[in-house]
Amino acid sequence: MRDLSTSSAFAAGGGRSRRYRLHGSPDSANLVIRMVLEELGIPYEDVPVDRLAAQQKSAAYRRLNPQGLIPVLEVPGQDAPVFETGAILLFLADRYQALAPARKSPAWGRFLKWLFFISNTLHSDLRISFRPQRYFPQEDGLELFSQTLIGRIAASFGHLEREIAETGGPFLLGDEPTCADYYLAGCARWAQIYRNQDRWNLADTPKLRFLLEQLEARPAVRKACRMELIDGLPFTAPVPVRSPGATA
Ligand SMILES: N[C@@H](CCC(=O)N[C@@H](CS)C(=O)NCC(=O)O)C(=O)O
Repeated sequence: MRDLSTSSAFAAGGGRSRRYRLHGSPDSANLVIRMVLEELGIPYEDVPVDRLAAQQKSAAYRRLNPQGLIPVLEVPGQDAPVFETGAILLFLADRYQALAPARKSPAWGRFLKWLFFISNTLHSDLRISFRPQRYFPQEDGLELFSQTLIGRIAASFGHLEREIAETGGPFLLGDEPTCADYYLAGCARWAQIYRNQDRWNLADTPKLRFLLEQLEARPAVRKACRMELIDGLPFTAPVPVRSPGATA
């Protein structure tokens, strides 16, 4: 296989790193991965990506993720970097047998479906809603497109609220948090900060609010948020990070 090593800082691990290397920018989707790495106590190196300089679109970064998107996790023992937040979470949960139900447990399917839902519906809709003009490049109809997405996002939080009611909470699958909860928390944070336009209010989803309160009290989450330059309560009273270039 081709050697991915180059002189770039991004590729210092060469795509075949001996250490975990997390590529990210404050309060971007790397927040979710960082919370899980901290929760699992996995040592890793930070590789800052300067979004103001659009470093994620550089040729060196695109060798790690051809989409030019954050995050990427370089993983010891793998022959390629891992991208896609949901894939990284599933990879870590599987490798460490943590933050997920056991594969043979009756909750495995429930876990998978919500992890995929958060990844391919909630996070995806959020991402489009932050910059709708990238996906709908004309003025006429853009506002309707944007409002439709925001309505879909509100509906997604409603589905998740009903699931927490069904499992009994406090987490999505019940008593114990899974990596899907951390992903959900990141999405809930961004949805409140960016272009939500009051279509979804945390007060409308009290079980989800309780879930977020549990997570933001965890030492690993607090540490991860500090590292992401996030002040205050990250999920129940979120404020944008002061560092420019964050998110979407
Ligand atoms: N589907 C991707 C989405 C990642 C994503 O949207 N990353 C944003 C930051 S939160 C990004 O890289 N934005 C910069 C850009 O679009 O150029 C994933 O789950 O990892």
